[in-house]
Amino acid sequence: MRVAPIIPLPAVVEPGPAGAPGLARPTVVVPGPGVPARLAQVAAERLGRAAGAPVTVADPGTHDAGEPDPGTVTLLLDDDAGPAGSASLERYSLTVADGRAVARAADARGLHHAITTLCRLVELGGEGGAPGAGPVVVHDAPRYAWRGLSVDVARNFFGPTALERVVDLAADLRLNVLHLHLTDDQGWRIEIPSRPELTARGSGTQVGGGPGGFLTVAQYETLQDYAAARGVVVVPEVDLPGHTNAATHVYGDLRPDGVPTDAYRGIEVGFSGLSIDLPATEPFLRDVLGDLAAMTRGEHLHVGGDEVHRMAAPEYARFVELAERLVVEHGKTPVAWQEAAHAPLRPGTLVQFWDTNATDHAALVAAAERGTRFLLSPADRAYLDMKPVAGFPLGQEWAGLVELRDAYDWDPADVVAGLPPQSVVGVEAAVWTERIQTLDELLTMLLPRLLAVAEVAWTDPARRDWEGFRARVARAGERWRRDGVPYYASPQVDW
Ligand code: TNX
Repeated sequence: MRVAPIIPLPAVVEPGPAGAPGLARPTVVVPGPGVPARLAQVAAERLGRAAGAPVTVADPGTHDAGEPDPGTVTLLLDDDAGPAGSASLERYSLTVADGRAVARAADARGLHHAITTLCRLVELGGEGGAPGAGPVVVHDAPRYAWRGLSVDVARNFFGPTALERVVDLAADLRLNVLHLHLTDDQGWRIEIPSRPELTARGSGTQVGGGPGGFLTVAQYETLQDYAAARGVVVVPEVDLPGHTNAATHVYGDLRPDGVPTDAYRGIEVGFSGLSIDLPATEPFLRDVLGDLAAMTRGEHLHVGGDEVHRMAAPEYARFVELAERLVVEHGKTPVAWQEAAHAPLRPGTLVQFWDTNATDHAALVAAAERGTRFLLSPADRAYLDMKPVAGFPLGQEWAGLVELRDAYDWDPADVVAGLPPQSVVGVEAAVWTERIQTLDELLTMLLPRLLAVAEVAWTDPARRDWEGFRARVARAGERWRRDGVPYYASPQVDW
């Protein structure tokens, strides 16, 4: 049997009725009642790209005008969609039979996923290379509700065009969060309307020596729209109180001596910081977090909190409390890196685990007992800026080498011993860009390893298997070669 190159592997894939035809080449998307026009439009664009021929959108209402033509892709909102008993908000079903495809989902989220799955089937083609897709029935829902990719646009800047490519990639893997690390020592990458100096004077540097850059409010909004139309939410991160040299370079009053720090192009961490008792600090945080909350559509706002090496624990705890409070006052839910679990967090704050070199997990387990929920980004599995092999020209290796199989063969439930399974809300891959400068380099670090993390985040571990996965990765490689997409040709795959 041919391998359907679907990554992540869906929960239930059944062969279509024997002898029945599959989908002819998709020609028209028919949105059912309540399906947003933009969703249907983007579905048609994506299916058209997969089929190599244009797909149009039918007028609303066409769907009940008799038997649909072959090549029709119908999108329906239907609470009964998904695997039996699934309550996931992202559940969907997809039936390919009798010349057409029907996608059903509880809401828009599942429809995005159904379209993604159908794109893969259409790329594979029908029996004997015919255009279209073979007959099949899929019922699917994710294991974890938060499936993310974090991209560091601060060390080296990546602008709207690159980030749209990253969103496409995320959507193709049924990931639903793009986390942007927007500020760090090397640059401030997001316009803050009440503090225009931050980008005017804090964004012109980056590690690679290039010109830096930042997202304007308008670009950030456009990116969120683009992502939303593909089922992806943007989660912005302003890293506090460490990783703040770009801010202290702009504002000397954020430093005890009142002197602005020098711009920074190196790759050390842990040297910079704010001071909670300076009069300028709280107004700065209010302006930044308030503006960012106002321009962010999603529920979450990440306040960093990592690698604060020059601040005593009590001041750090007060900092975390203030950042959380400001985020909550602006109607958002805070997210913070794992170090914040050492502070007395609000129960609603999400904690993101990353540091696999820190082996004392008592604070994390204690926080979970108080109701804290976790996002898992174990660096030795999910940090895709780690080199896959020694001597690789890109990336770092402080957490070890992360080959494709390392990114695949792990269970989020085992990452932090003692964490109750229900406290884990999701999995996020991360790519830090100290040693990554171009979109091609970024893609080389993401592909194929992001496929592995995406499958870990989506698919039940009982259904995952390395041999099947690597065969599907090889199919994806055919597409990347055809489309000129750069990737790391891991020796673990028979390309
Ligand atoms: C650790 S992950 C960091 C980043 C670095 C990354 C490099 C985290 C919360 N902090 O500042 O860029 O390692 O891999």
